Amino acid sequence: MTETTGYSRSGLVLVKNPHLDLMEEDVLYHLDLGTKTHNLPAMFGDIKFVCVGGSPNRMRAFAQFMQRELGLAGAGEDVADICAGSDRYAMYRAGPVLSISHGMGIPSISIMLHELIKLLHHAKCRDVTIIRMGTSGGLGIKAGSVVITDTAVDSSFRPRFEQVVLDDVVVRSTELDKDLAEELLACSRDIPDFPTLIGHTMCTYDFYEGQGRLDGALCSFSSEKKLEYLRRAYEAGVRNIEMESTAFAALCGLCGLKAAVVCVALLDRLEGDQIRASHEVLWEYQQRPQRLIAAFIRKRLGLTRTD
Ligand code: R2B
Ligand code: URA
Repeated sequence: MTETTGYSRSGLVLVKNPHLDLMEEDVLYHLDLGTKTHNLPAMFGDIKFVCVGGSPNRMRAFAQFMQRELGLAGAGEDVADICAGSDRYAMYRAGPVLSISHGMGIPSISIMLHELIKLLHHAKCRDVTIIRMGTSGGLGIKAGSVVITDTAVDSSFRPRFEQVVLDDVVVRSTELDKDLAEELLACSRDIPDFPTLIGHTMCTYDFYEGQGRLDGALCSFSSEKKLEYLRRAYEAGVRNIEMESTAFAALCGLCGLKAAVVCVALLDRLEGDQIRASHEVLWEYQQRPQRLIAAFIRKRLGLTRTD
């Protein structure tokens, strides 16, 4: 089976599942939303930006930050969790921006994305840009640097995502939107407080052995072997390591969504494995992708600093 990526001329999300049209109702179980129980076009039809990230608290803080950045009524007040009936994911909105948590790892983000993409389809959203914001381990870059992903790669540095479908392995492309990455990089030039760069992001199935760490409960390789692997990753163009980007790029690409990944590096993995920065420092690092994405959304909406 060949699977094609590409954007639809109408700007609508492309779900590629003939069974969906035959269903009387679509229950988005993990989001606690559904086509019969909710008026999805009324609730979400005007969404233009979807921002996803691992932690529910971070995504609530991002929605509150966007309320202030967009000068929306109610800024400074609490925001309601649209998925409050499910404790799997949290979802908030700030004007045309939807902010959703995806948990850690490929299985968790995949489930959320299937339901989110169907939600955007049922709601008839048009011209949606989706951005994953997150944390990562840097490779040969200073802690606190922000990496905008050009291509997500697997543990062998290949731009591909393998999805098991029945008893087959389907290989999917992990290219991201190059123009969107450049647009985000251009926005970073107005935020001189931290370095931002474009590079490959390696996506793994595990934080410890899968990312070549020596400090897990299990480790069967030497420090030399670890460094040799991480240096090869650097030579292949990898600048950071995280746990969702290949699945995110593959699913969004196939469904016609313009997608980007923006992650801050919490440490340089060539220098160590443990994350030792203080809570204050880590909190400030996590603001960095948010600040960049807020600047991008403001620019897209034609807002200037005095708005
Ligand atoms: C980055 O941070 C998490 C692991 O600590 C994981 O979700 C990721 O991609
Ligand atoms: N997230 C990861 O997946 N790896 C790191 O090293 C840091 C954050």
